[in-house]
This record gives sequence, structure tokens and C-alpha cells, in this order.
Amino acid sequence: MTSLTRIYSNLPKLNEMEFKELLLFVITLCLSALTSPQDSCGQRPLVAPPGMSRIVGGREAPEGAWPWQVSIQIQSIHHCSGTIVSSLTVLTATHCFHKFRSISTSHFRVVAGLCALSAPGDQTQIRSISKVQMHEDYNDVTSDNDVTLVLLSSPFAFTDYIQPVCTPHNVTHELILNFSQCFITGWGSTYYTGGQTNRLQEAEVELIDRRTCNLMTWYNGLITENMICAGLESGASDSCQGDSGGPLQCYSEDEDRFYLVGVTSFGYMCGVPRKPGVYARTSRFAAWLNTCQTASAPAAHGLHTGLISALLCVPPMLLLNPH
Ligand code: 4AZ
Repeated sequence: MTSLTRIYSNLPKLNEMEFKELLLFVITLCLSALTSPQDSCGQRPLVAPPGMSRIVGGREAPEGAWPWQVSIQIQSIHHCSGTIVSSLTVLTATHCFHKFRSISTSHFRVVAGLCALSAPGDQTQIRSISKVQMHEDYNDVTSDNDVTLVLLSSPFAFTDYIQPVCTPHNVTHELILNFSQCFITGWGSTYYTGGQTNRLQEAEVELIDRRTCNLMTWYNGLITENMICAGLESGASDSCQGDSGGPLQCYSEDEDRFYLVGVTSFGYMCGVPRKPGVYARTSRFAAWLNTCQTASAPAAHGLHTGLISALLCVPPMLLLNPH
């Protein structure tokens, strides 16, 4: 008698077909709960909506202000930032991993609920990485498609200090969200060639349209449709070395939520006039993100892919005719 059959026989009220359907339903529910974006996303339980606030040109972030921000570390040293998009997945930049392809993922870790890099506290959760899914079309010369999905070995438990961000469904959705304010955050330098900062910094930035950003005196055509520029023309607010992979997040007043609009990618030095930070535009990667998250679900659970596929793809004939 197989263990599955034993379970069936212990559930006299369910016939085989009903049991399989129930199992299928429960598995699908569990996998999607862990890897899909949450219904509750982009909200920060500890901090009020952004008021008149005005990295480079930033300030220390209040505790719990950016609960989706994580530090991706190599042997416990901050390497890049990332953003929690579901309890099991973190979005970051491909250039954070591309040069380190030969380093085993076991040397990396993802740290959430962190304010000071040197002082992880009671609110901090640390996870190892089970898979790094780099964008297949990443171009290390142009930085096009600079997005990578990091799959965690076990899920983050959401708290007031650890929450997922929302992601736009597509470019149209990004436009209709009509963002009122955007912020960049990170532990990167506060000036070009400077060191990391210990406490998380935040700075308000403006989204800059691609036509302006591609002007000859700005980036002269380097900005692809998969990128979005953000900063100030003066260069007074900018991301810098060490901020890579981190969030460009914008607040929707209508929805009272934050959306991940960009992933910190590159820029000409830091804080230079007409050379704003360049971010991978998340709305362009919504379909990729969905596919990746769905495809990674079985791996995330250390479950046998074949078993899961078999369960998820129970032949309809079998369901209709259990005997
Ligand atoms: C970097 O090296 C980097 N000013 C990130 C952002 C910017 C420049 C450099 C944008 O990680």
C-alpha cells in the first residue's frame, strides 16, 4: 500500500477524485501564496505616507520606512541592494551577479529588516539563496535588461519591518498610477568614490522622461525603453556606488501604496548635473517577472519538480475516472 493510498483510505468521506482535486488546489494555493506578489503590498506599517520631505543629497531613513529594502551580502559584506517582491523572491540588478557568476550562491545572503548594516537587530531576518535568475537578454555593455530575480531558500516572514513592494502590471499601469513622489534608498556612497554608509539613506527624486534623458548633453541616446532615468537636473539627489540593485520606489496617493518603478542600474559618476541615475524599468519586466516567479516556485520548496508537475498536471482523464 503506498502512503498516498493510505492517506486516501484514512479519508473515507473523500473519494480519490475529490482527494486529488483537493491536493491540487492546496498545492497551487501554497505555491502562488509564496511566490506571487501579495495583495497587501507597498505599505509601511510604521511610517506615515510621505509628506514634504525633500545616497547623494539624501538623509537617514526612519526605521521601517522601506520594509522591502534588503542588503545582498557576500560573506556578510554589503554588496548590492534588492527589493522584496514576494516572501520568497527579491528583485535586484543583473550586474550585481554577472561578474560573480563563478562564486557559489552559498557565499551570498539576503538580509531584510535592516537599518544599520553594522547592527542587525531583533527585526532582522537572514536568508540564503537557492537560485539566481538573471535576465536572459542582459547586455553587460549597454546595461539593457539589468534585472535579476533572487529566489530565497526559505520565505521571509512579513512583519512591520519586512514587507513586499508592489510592482506595476505593465507600462500603461505605471503611467495611470500617477505617482506623486519617488524615492531612492540604499547604503551606497554619499559621493562618488566615497565609502558605504552604515545607516540606510533615502532621497527624493523626480522621474525624468526618456526623451530628455537621451538628449545629447544628458545620456546621448544610451537610454533604452527598458530603462528609466530619475534624479534632479542639478544632480543634487542621486544613487551612487553600493546602491545598485536597490529600489526606485514611487508613491501612489490613489492607492496609498508604494510601487517599485526601477532597479538601480548605472549612471555617469554620482550627482553630476544632467547625468541622473539610470534604473531598469520594472513595468517593462512584468511578464518576465511573472514567468520567473511561476517557474521558480517548485525549486523554492525543494520539492521534486517531477512530482509537482505531475500533481499540477494530473491528467484530466484520471480525475474523471479514478478507477
Ligand atoms: C554604481 O556604481 C552606481 N549615479 C550606481 C548608480 C549610479 C552610479 C553608479 C548613478 O553602483
